[in-house]
Amino acid sequence: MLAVGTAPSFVEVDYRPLTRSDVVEGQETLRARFQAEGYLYFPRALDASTVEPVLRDMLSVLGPHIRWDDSAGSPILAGEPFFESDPLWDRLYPKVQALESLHRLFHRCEVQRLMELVAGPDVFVYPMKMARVAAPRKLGFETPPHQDAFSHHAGPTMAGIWIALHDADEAMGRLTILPGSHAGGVRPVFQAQGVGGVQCEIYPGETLWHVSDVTAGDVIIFHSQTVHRAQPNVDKQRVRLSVDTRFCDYGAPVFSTNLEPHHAWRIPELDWEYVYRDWHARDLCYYWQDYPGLF
Ligand SMILES: O=C(O)CCC(=O)C(=O)O
Repeated sequence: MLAVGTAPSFVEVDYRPLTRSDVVEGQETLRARFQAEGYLYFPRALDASTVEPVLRDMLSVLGPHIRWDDSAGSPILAGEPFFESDPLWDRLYPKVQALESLHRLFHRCEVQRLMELVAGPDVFVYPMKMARVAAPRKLGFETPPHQDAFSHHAGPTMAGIWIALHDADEAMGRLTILPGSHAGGVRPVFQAQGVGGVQCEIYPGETLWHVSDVTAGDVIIFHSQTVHRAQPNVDKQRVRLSVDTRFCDYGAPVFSTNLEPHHAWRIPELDWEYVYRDWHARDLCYYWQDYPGLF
């Protein structure tokens, strides 16, 4: 049983922009920055045309509840707001999970090259891929501060990769990072409202967070122990859609629950058979089955 705690107040938080990285800086510099700050932010690492099919496919299954709005330049909410694990989300999410484009994005060469910068030349991409729907008018249900090392039972060589599918500004629930927080190990956690349902401790004085507006194709890679969270979506209508997964150096221990589709543990029809049933190419189906580092 997790202790139930109260969310820290972020009123006093001081925000600075994410430190920008570029692959041309070279692996040594980027690794040193990753070790110092616990994350790497690559603005426009991917072409907008690379992420656009994922956005389009997500919108095709999220409609009519969420649709693209040209004047807003972003997805907007058409009906009542919902968050991860609400009944409507549970009905829509299996269809999102079944999108071949969502899974395939993380196996593209240019994405793997970014992962290799921190994991080395032989990368294992976790089969569990996540899609985030940060809806407005759901204050308090945003992703609370957490470390993926806890939620994914992962060691220090696992990392997260988060990809923006469209431009998102301050009002839309941006991902924010507590720089350097990976250095102190895995923190105690308590039960919390919001995506994931678990929050880690934030220590006194940890008031400087990094955050930036993002553009379609921006990539953030973070250490498994880096504390991160989403800001509340305080817009009236606009929805932030993004995708993320985890990866590690091939052979590193991976906890068995990461081999399931995201939320398969609570949505009965959501399994790999369901996810793979309409895929055009089969090369990525069950690619993870013989992974040697399972526990
Ligand atoms: O995008 C979000 O709201 C949460 C992302 C996240 O927590 C993660 O990728 O670990």
